[in-house]
Amino acid sequence: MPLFLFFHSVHVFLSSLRPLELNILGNPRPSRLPHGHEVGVVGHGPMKTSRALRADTLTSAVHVWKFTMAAVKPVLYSYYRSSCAWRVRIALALKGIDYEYVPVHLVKDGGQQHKEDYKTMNPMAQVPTLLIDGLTLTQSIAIIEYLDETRPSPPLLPSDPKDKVKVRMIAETIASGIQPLQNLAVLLQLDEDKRPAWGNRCIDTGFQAVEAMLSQTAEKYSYGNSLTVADLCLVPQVYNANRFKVDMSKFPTISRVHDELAKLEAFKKAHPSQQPDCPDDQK
Ligand SMILES: N[C@@H](CCC(=O)N[C@@H](CS)C(=O)NCC(=O)O)C(=O)O
Repeated sequence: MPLFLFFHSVHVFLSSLRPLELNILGNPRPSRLPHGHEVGVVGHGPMKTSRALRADTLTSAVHVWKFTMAAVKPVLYSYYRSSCAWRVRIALALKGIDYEYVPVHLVKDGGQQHKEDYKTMNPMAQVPTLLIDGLTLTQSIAIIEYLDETRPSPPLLPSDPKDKVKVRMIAETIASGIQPLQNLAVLLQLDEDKRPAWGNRCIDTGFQAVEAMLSQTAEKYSYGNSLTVADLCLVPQVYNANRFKVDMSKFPTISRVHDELAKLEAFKKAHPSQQPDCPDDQK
């Protein structure tokens, strides 16, 4: 049998199995992926979901490989400038976890996060959602802690409970005390002209607390000289601060740590400008 015919047969066989495999893994079947979403296979450039399920005989070998990997590869539902999805992207990059990127446009069509299909995975209608190890995970901090427990290198939380609680205090100040107040769903409750000042005030107030905390704990990074979940929260929040024109000169420790973190490869890879759904004018 010619080689391409062999690969094609294997591909057809695997394609027919794929819904079953995904189901066994507890992931949604392809038909339940939000329709028409772009699937950016990290490192392979963007491609259409529907196109991903087709193959021509000449490229069967590549497709067999991609389909096989897709069945086991984690899938991240993300939006390029979502600070919460960005935290998870940094964790995935630091831990060297390869994944498929599925953009969920938070604004287009009234917000794709509100589609019923998507809400079966994430009932809060938010990003991120991570499909991994047969689980459908939501809530960025819970996801990061799961990744840290199942893939401990490099650790993102210190082992000593007295250090760990301090790191969580910083992370929670951002994840629970700042970001939810300036989240899209909250901003949409305000008249459009009031939104910039509101976002600015929420972040400014929260950053006063974070600055006070970091002035006690930061060395190279937010907590000493090791990367922690606090750093994963800090960098995306500074991006939001800049969007809302917060005067960052008031926060020298945050700014110094941010600039240090921004030099790291994993943080660069996770940056909004590097995501497949980033508009060209923001790259
Ligand atoms: N606590 C959640 C918050 C997630 C969240 O607020 N995501 C934002 C983007 S950063 C979102 O999806 N917003 C959509 C909306 O407000 O409609 C987490 O950490 O994952």
